[in-house]
Amino acid sequence: MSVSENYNFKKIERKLSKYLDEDRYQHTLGVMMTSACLAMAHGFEDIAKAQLAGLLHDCAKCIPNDKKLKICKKQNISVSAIEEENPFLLHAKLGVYIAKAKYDVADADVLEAIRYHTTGRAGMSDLEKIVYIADYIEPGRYKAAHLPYIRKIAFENLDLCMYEILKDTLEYLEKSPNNIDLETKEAYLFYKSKIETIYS
Ligand code: DGI
Ligand code: FE
Ligand code: FE
Repeated sequence: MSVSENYNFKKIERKLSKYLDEDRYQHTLGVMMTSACLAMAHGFEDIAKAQLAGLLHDCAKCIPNDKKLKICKKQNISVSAIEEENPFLLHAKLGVYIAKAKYDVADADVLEAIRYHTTGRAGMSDLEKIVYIADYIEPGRYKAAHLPYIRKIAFENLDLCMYEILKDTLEYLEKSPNNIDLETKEAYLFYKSKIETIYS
């Protein structure tokens, strides 16, 4: 059975709109739509999984930082030193918990896409890549460098697109190198080597 038969998108949207501020909710709708478009472009059979992961990827974003840390402690969710310093990073791990507990999501692929949408990781699934990329390129985004180029390649080559986004993200984060998560670094090195192997 496909995800679309199991989930009531309108009901999830209504609930999410109560837990997210207006800008975050509009961003979330942009990520849902962009994830669906990317899933179509890359030949997915089940685009509903991409829609659902896009819709819920930031479901924990608007929890205040002190509460984020409290919930992690209570739910035995591990918090690294970097996450302790930058609690906003926890909205990805917490998003998994909230998606399961509050939105009844059980699909492991969807939960994994939520989990890795901020840092990425080495060896991501195509669904994980799609949500990570959609988060960066949805129509409401305008601040990142090279957006027209990155938006174009998103529909052509997911690995190249991951490499370009991670490269720009690390460049942006370089001002505070102690705050860079190991997962982000590993993701960058993984997609860099993948792209170099293909194009060498
Ligand atoms: O939640 P959103 O704002 O929609 O997007 P997101 O969850 O992808 O978070 C984006 C921010 O996360 C962006 O400013 C770059 C930052 N980021 C990504 N990897 C790392 C990171 N920040 C730190 N401190 N460390 C990382 O490894
Ligand atoms: Fe996020
Ligand atoms: Fe987001």
